[in-house]
Amino acid sequence: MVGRSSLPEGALFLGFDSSTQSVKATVLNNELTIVASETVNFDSELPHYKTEGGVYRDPTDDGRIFSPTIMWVEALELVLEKLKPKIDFSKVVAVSGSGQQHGSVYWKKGSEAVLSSLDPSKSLLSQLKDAFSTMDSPIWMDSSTTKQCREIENAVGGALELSKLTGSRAHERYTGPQIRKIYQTTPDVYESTERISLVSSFMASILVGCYASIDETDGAGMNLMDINHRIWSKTALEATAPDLEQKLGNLAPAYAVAGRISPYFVERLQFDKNCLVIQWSGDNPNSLAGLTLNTPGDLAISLGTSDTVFGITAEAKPGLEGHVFPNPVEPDGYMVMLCYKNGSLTREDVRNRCAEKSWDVFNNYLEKTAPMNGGKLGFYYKDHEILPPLPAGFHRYVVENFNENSPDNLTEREVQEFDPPSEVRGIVEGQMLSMRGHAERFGMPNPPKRIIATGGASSNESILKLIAQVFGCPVFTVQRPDSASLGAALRAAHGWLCKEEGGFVPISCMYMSNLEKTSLAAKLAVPAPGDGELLKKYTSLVKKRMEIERRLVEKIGRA
Ligand code: XUL
Repeated sequence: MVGRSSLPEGALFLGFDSSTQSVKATVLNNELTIVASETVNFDSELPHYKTEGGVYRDPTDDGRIFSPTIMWVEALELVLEKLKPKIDFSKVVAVSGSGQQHGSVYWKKGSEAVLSSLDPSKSLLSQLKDAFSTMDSPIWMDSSTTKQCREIENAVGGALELSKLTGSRAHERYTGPQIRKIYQTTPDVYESTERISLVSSFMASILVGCYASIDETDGAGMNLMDINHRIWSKTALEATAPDLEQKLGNLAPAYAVAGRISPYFVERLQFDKNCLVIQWSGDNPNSLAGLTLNTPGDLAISLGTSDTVFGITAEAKPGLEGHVFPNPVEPDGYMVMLCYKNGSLTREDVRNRCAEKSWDVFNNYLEKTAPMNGGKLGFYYKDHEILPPLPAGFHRYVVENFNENSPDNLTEREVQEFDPPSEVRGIVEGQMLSMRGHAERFGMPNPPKRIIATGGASSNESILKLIAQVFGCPVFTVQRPDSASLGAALRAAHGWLCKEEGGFVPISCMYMSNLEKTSLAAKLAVPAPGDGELLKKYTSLVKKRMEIERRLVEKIGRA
């Protein structure tokens, strides 16, 4: 067993999360305790971009959702300014970060030269505003590339083949289909692009002052990387766009050093010139690291702008369902994940329509309605959903015959609306039933040994109780719901340690035997419910829900 490795006394580790609605920063000390954090919200603190929820929706192109690339640059500058009075940047020995997965940035020819000669007396915003071949970054919420997805799948021999090759079948939000759409619809933009970054490698590039590699974990969210060999797949590249490999640059493991922090930040904010920038990665992979997920029976549920369910596995066995990414803190391991687009914004929509715009009223409704919701099953898609691939719209059913012996005898009838308390339970219960159904189908542990909940809504005890009921297992939470920036700070420390030790060391070396004393510790929020009968009923309801969902997809789903 590897002994516990200590981090240098007084050292700080800085982690960012460049997400859909904000940029967050979390600072850990050498004992892995949070010493500072900051957030910049795009809509409220950078109102001149006029984003809603951090994004723009294109009224002329159904499902096209994007963000202004330069807003992320301004937010990075602002979050650093806000952090300045709170910490001494010269003590930061390593920085890393999370990016919303799949989003992409298009650097114009000649921009690396701009990046490497930034003038510390001027803002990043003023110097990088002309560095892009398009000002719009397609993001993970986009669903406008169904055509490109099918083209790529067909070119490599089908959806399953692409999944076996890259870890996922083609998904509209994945970067490969996004790049293909840009190549097809705006060839001049594609032609004038020198480098394509993910949000993660984009932010890392700014910090190191040259193009940073894409890390292998986030790289798996592109439909372009060979998941088994962790190199660009020639077959997938050819199916996507010409001359793509040179625009992507190299891949690197998540624990690798991207470079030293650029002189710009040394002069402007007094960072130490030896401060390391560790490869940034995706927000979900970094959450996995921040939640210290290391047992195959554990499942994490992140309830944020997107809802995700993830766990770890030793082998990559991709199929048509879900996604497989390399584990960012285990060089031979993998993480498996499901992703839903209708997360917090859709819960908020129901709260606003049915619960007087108040979380207290919403929670009160959750508490006063019975488990199973009297058979009321809801499907709520405010935006085109990812899982299942259904268009925006709401579908409500009442399932009957619960007292029959066989779950196969359940029948349902469609209804137009539910009363407000049932609508509230309907959305949360529906989301959890879907997560359980798809997680089981994807081969994730059933029932899980435990669930660790994170993301904004994980501070809602009524929601946590419902998760425990539907999954039939205990639910744990972490001290802070922003596990993506915490995980990034932890990975900064891990990358620093790997560099120091001259090669990969297990991440648990840093918190072995004293996890409870760090800011990473998870605590029991809801014990496993003892009611076996209820779990059986939920098992029948999950089956019914999956059957209704399949029919909806056949009828109105994206092909
Ligand atoms: C994951 C996904 C989302 C984004 C949110 O595949 O698309 O969870 O990472 O930032």
